[in-house]
Amino acid sequence: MAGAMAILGSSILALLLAGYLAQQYLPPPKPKVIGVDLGTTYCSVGVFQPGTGKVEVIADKAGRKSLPSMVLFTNQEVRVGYEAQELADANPLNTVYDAKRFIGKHFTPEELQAESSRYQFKILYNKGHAEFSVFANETLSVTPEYVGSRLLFELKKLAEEYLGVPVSKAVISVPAEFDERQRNHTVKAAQLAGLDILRVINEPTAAAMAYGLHKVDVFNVLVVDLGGGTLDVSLLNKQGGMFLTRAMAGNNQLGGQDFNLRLLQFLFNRIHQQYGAVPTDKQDVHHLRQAVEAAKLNLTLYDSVLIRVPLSLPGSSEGGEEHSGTSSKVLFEETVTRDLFEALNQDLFEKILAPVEEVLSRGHLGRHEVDEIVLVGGSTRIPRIRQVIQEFFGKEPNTSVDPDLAVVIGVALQAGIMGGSWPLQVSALEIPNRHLQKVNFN
Ligand SMILES: *[C@@H]1O[C@H](CO)[C@@H](O)[C@H](O)[C@H]1NC(C)=O
Ligand SMILES: *[C@@H]1O[C@H](CO)[C@@H](O)[C@H](O)[C@H]1NC(C)=O
Ligand SMILES: *[C@@H]1O[C@H](CO)[C@@H](O)[C@H](O)[C@H]1NC(C)=O
Ligand SMILES: CC(=O)N[C@H]1CO[C@H](CO)[C@@H](O)[C@@H]1O
Repeated sequence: MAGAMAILGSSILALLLAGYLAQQYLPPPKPKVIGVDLGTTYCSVGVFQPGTGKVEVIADKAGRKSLPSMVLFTNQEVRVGYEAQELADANPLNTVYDAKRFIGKHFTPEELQAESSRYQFKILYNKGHAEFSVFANETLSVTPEYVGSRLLFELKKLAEEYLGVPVSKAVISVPAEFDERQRNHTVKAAQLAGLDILRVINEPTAAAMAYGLHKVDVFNVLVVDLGGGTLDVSLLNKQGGMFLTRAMAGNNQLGGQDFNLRLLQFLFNRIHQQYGAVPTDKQDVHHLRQAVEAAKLNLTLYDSVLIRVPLSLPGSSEGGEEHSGTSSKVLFEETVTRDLFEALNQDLFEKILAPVEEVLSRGHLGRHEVDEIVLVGGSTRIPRIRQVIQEFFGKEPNTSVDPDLAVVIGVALQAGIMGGSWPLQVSALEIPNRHLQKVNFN
């Protein structure tokens, strides 16, 4: 009897051992849930890799880890992302971008009219919501959630190609200020794309997670998100391992575009001083804008940059070699230093502090009581902006994660948790706060 037990015992042991070895040597399971960041200007998808415990932000064939949130509609086809961006100049009326600013949002006809003036595509009013009229046939239009669904479908395809399996579940991020309707419409966009949304998380929470702040001992986390056109500041509290958004403030009219505009105005003045005329040709202005964007990026790494743009200026002869009618061709060259770029924008950079002070005051918190500061959004790469924030808090902000990818990385971590491939026994990392209002400084 004892012998039989021993044999039974050892066979159970063998089974257990086999199971253990299989666990050790089988390839790790494929991620089941993807994390998507449907941003206003760019969107990305990531997966949590159970094997390495790291997030992979999925790149397209050209190695790009995000795609422009742009969709081009013609009567024959729909183009998404970079393909839409490339064709946008030729089809400005049929290329929709910024759809996230309209998704699930309630407008009065007057509010929508004011919004419309910022865009070349036509915006229609439909029972308090926006729709985009993108076809020659005026009776046909698309909703913001349909535009979102085309972007999400593209991200889903990207993930499926990378993983080699079909994907149907996702976690998605939204701005902390999104109300229930905006959240619902975002979920609907995902459903239209064939994605079942397991959880919606706030972008600042996702960014904090990208820095692993859900795993370390911190209480007050301040997230500054400065993108192309908007600033969002959120104060998070961590309670029992979960984040609660305590206060929000921002500026809907502050971002990279404004910094570019200051430099562009400076260049126009220089051109006028040198040649007595300013560029009027649309292509010239487009090239100057591109040069300004490139210079801004360059000045995050280098102390000075040479801007060089060929222009055809009306009516002038100075510096020109070739005359054709009333315009002359010149090669405009200007060296721009980082100091100059900062001086041109110093007042704008300091505007960042108004919403920061507001969330601290709403959270009844002194600036030295903030445990970690997280920077998100491409514009937080600007060294002077980091410095303004660092000087205010007397502490270095957290900047080691790519500010354009911090949100998608955090969402993918939450997706990993939802997919069960997480070592910790937790399912949620956020406590919803439904009664919070964002304060705007414009
Ligand atoms: C526009 O589309 C609607 C719905 O598909 C159709 O009934 C109508 O005939 C079209 N109008 C024109 C001018 O093509
Ligand atoms: C959002 O969706 C939930 C669940 O489907 C529903 O109960 C709720 O009424 C919706 N809210 C709004 C404002 O649409
Ligand atoms: C940016 O800087 C690098 C290094 O100095 C240089 O090679 C590149 O041409 C610069 N780009 C622009 C747009 O000036
Ligand atoms: C510079 C800085 O503040 N770094 C912090 C970023 O966040 C991690 C938590 O994951 C801290 O440990 C670092 O000190």
